[in-house]
Amino acid sequence: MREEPTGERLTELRRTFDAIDADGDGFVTDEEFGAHFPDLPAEALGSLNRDADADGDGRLSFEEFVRIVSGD
Ligand SMILES: [Ca+2]
Ligand SMILES: [Ca+2]
Repeated sequence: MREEPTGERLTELRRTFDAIDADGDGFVTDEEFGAHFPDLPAEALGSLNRDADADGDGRLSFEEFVRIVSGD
């Protein structure tokens, strides 16, 4: 069984997510990711999104973000 991040860790992730989510709509797009990590190559962004975007809507929700940074 995998443990969900809780408490301080989750608060920290929330803060990071909000920082990346420039327009504050609760979802992180490729563009927002690219703007936050300008050194990340477009290919890395693409594969990141394919791997992380569990529901396939083309953007990352906080839950999806938590999943990738938790290394699942
Ligand atoms: Ca956004
Ligand atoms: Ca998604």
